[in-house]
Amino acid sequence: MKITTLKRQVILLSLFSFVALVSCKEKKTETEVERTIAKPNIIFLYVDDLGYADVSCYGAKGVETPNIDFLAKNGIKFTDAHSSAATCTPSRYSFLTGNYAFRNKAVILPGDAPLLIDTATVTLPKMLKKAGYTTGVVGKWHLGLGVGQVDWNTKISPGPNEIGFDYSFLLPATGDRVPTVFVENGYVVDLEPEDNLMVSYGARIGDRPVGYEHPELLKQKADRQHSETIINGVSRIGYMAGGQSAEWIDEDFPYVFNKKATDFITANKENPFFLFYSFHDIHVPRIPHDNFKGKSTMGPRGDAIVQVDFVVGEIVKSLEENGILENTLIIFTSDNGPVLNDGYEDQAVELIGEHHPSGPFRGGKYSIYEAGSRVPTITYWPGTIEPMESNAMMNQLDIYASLAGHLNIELSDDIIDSENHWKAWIGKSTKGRKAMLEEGFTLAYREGDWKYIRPLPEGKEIPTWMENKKEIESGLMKVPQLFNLKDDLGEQINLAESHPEKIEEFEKSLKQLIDKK
Ligand code: NG6
Ligand code: CA
Repeated sequence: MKITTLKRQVILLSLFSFVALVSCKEKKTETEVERTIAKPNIIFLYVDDLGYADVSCYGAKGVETPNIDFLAKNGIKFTDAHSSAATCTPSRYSFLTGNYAFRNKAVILPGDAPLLIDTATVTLPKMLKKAGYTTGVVGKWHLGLGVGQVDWNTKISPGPNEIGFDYSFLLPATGDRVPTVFVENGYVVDLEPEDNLMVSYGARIGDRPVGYEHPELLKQKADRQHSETIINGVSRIGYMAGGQSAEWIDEDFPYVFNKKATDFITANKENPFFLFYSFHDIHVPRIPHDNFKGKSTMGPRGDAIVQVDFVVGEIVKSLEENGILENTLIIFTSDNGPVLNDGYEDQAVELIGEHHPSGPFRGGKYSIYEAGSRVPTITYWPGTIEPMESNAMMNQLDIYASLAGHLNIELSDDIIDSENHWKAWIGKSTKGRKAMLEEGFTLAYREGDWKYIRPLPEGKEIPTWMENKKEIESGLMKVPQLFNLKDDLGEQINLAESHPEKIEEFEKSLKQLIDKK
């Protein structure tokens, strides 16, 4: 059929407008692109030492966690999500830098360690700032402060504010380490000018009593390691002199941190913000506030879980009151697996009853077995995330690249390990990682259901304090271990001898991963 001139004109015209439309689409300015990306507030609720099954929605007994269960019921409950390591400092390092901790030899730090993350490093909060976020951290830090031999009486720098946080209110290391003071934006809170604060992880300093001489002064008895300077009736690791004016009260942690966190939320409700809420609970010493004492059947450890649940409820309430709940992505998880006796006599072992903190998994904190790093993990974003359970293999290390991907921020070449799994985090995909590394005192390699554990490296010994604690299953052995989690979630049957080819294959893959640049 002959095409009439008119028809031809119409065709040409529509072709032209189609091309114009496409090129106009291509020419969308950056701000227009930005406007189309949802920029939820992000709250990372990071509990300390909370085991896979330490909350009701993951099977806890002897304690109830309605506020955490609410997030799980209305969000995504992950069943194979991991911290990058089985201890605190390494996991936090990975979360903030997007790289495995072994790359920086990150280990549990003493309370006077220098800042572990170089100020030139690209970090998660720096990346989020590029995307227009205001960033804050409240709670346990444990990534070091200053450059060595910190003077606690003047501005302490560098710290979180020098690696991307606009605001910081910290418990500098752990509750069981000195100094027992809060640090806000680089300054010890409430420290009076004449009250010189000093810290020592070597020789004894100060005139406060110590636990190994005065156990009668203690709220909870402790092992020798945790029996140095007594503050607030609790003996700690390390010695502290002066600083009375600034001492914290352990019982008040949830209220102090909640006030700082909710103030931060309220002050930033008009703009996108990232809040890293880092719990002291349920790390030792477990000294819950009176309001939570006896609220579980498991003594202080269980009561500390109830306290965590209270905090979660308060944060959600604050978001609701500020009218921003719908526009906030909450990620709830833990920095490593569970431990019962970690140095203080708080009856965690005696009162455990029917409760299994690790759920079906083997090991716990410090362990290379699954429970070392497989932790309860929930994402909640009402209106965007549909409730579901996901068995995707996830790692906290990937939060960095996932958020960067979503926010359209280019990933620096320095990020070696973090992968973009945004779709899985928000439930638009059920696929997570294909493979990953797990870090304990040795390394393990996961690929699908297979798990290979490297033997303890030549010349490396199990730390004696760990070896003395028989209940800690470090998983460290002189021979390789191989498990298939599909039929053996509890890592009981070592298949290494019957599958030498798998050992060879996985050792090679692990090495490749380590050598990645
Ligand atoms: C260990 C402590 C332990 C705990 C841990 C850090 C001893 C014997 N044990 O060295 O009590 O503080 O460090 O835990 O000192 S973490 O969750 O911050 O990694
Ligand atoms: Ca921890």
